[in-house]
Amino acid sequence: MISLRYTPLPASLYKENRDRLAAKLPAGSLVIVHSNDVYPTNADGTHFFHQNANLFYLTGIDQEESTLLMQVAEDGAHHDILLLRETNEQIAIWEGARLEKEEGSQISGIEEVIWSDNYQSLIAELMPENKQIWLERDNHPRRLTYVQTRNERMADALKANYPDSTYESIYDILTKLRLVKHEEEIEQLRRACRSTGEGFIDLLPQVKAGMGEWEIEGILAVGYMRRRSRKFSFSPIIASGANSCVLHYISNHTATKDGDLILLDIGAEYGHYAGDMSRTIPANGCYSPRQRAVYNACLAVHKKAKQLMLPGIVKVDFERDVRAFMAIQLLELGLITQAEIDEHPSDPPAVRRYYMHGCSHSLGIDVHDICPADAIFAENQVWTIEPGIYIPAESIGIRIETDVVVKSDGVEDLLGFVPIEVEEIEAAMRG
Ligand SMILES: [Mn+2]
Repeated sequence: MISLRYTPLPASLYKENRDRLAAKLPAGSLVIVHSNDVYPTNADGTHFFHQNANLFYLTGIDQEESTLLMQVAEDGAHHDILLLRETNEQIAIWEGARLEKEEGSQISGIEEVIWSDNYQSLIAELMPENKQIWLERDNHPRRLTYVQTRNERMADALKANYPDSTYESIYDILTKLRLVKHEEEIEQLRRACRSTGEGFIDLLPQVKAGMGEWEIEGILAVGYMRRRSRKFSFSPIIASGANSCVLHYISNHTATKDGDLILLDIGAEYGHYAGDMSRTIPANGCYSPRQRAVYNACLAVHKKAKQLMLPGIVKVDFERDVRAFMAIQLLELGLITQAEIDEHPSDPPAVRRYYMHGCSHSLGIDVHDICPADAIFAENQVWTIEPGIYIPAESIGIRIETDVVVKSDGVEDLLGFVPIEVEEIEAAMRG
């Protein structure tokens, strides 16, 4: 079997994912999903290869120049073909061998594996036989579209060569499928969260005022790699002092100071699934009274949000209710007034001065996993819970984030073993 840094998920899961997709498509459909490109840096350099999440979801294949073709017949029956880049001696010497056909088959559960240089002739054969062509197009509302993906490039070529075919996107269908996690995916997220949380627990007694944010990032990297993560699941935010109020601060270049808070928004990936956790800790190991008050206000909202996340609740209603509860906390902290709440009690606009992001996003293969805008919470979805309070005038920025699985009677906290109370964090920092 293939040797990987992480424990892979079984081929049966990927087969089931393809079955579920095929069941949603009419007979005569052809699905074409490509891997991502290897993106250049400069000269002969490349970025770390990051697989297309939908191709990974449907095949488990983590390799460039890979393609999935699925032909769907009556009643969801489907015939799948996996195309892989042919490996050779030169590739083996310089980069390490690529997957053999048998290995591609073992990982994906797809019996028919052929080399990717057969793509054009195979397409020429299949296109006339199929009525609807389903392509992978990333329609994420907040996507930055400066660079064309491999899927988009291949789609353009296909549409130019076969203008009479009908083209559809699998994005909306996969968005709904990926929202609900399979038990095996939840297990992978559990491992990602274990790495994320344990690396943080290792860090706590090592933090001292004066330490560079970059040193904290380095300690976390060691903890994550040692636990078989391949990398951070996103650029880690290690934000001390005033930086804690910059929501996406990632340069991590400032030395921490005595009296600073340090906001850490960090995550380890494991087996292509993402952990995502935030904690806010005092650089010197002890929260000031004001820091403690703001922290506990944020923690109260965090706990309330965990209670509110129940199957059947509409996500946008949940977000509004969290903001309404946040309003009460901000009032008690003296940050907003009762008059500002009375203006619009169910969703006071003043809250957004101090809490300007959402509480929850779906989590999975992607950190911000694709998710329908009108999502309703349901069992076996995985969400973050991450309220924050940001007061630039006081250099206090606090975010407290955990990852949960929605269950019938509440949530399972995948990071429940990580210190979260003020006393727990101070005790862990004392060592
Ligand atoms: Mn998050």
